Amino acid sequence: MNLKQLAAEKAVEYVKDGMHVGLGTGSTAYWAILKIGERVREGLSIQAVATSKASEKLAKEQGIPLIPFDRIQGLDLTIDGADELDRGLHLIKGGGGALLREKIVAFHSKELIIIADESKLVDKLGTFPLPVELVPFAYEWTMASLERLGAKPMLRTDDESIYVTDNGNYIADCRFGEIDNPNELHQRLLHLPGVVDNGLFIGLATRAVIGHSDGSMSVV
Ligand code: ABF
Repeated sequence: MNLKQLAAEKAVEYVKDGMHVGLGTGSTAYWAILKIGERVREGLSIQAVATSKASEKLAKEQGIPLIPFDRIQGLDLTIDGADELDRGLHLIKGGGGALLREKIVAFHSKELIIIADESKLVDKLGTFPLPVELVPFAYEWTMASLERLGAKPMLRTDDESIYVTDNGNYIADCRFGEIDNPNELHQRLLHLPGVVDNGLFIGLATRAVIGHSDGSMSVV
């Protein structure tokens, strides 16, 4: 079993009957959605929301019941991946492009369990470039503001075209070097006009399940 699958299947043990569950995005969350689908087919009764069009499609294929946002106040549990996490459960997310939806869903979840293989666990965030979601209007100026904050921003592309998120926005992948104070950087980014949100998740994750190469798992 691969490490992502190991962590994902462990996290799915926290899903209980009657819960409202957030479904993450990415190749680790993929395994969680598959496992939840299996449990639903065995009789688990849950209702879910998805953090991306891709995860919504997969959930439907798996027979997981989806519930509209206006029918519930929030979620009991969300299971999602990350690009980097530290032992204080600060995260970088958004490599898969779904950071805004993931953050909205995480914010409204009582629990956010992060699933990852051990390569994602770092002492300090910042090796993975921080995804920042931008409105397309005057994005060149917003990129220049990011540079003034100390980043080396790269506009994300998909083949030859600018990558567009599920929300119709662009993403700048920003190298800041080691991030000493994730909370401060998060706040400074949120104050830039044109920035919709960024991939730093602070105070949102409640637990992380990490799969290790020796086949063991740890919970942070
Ligand atoms: C989502 O998928 C994202 O926030 C993160 O960018 C990515 C992690 O991808 P993977 O699980 O494929 O490594 O969780």
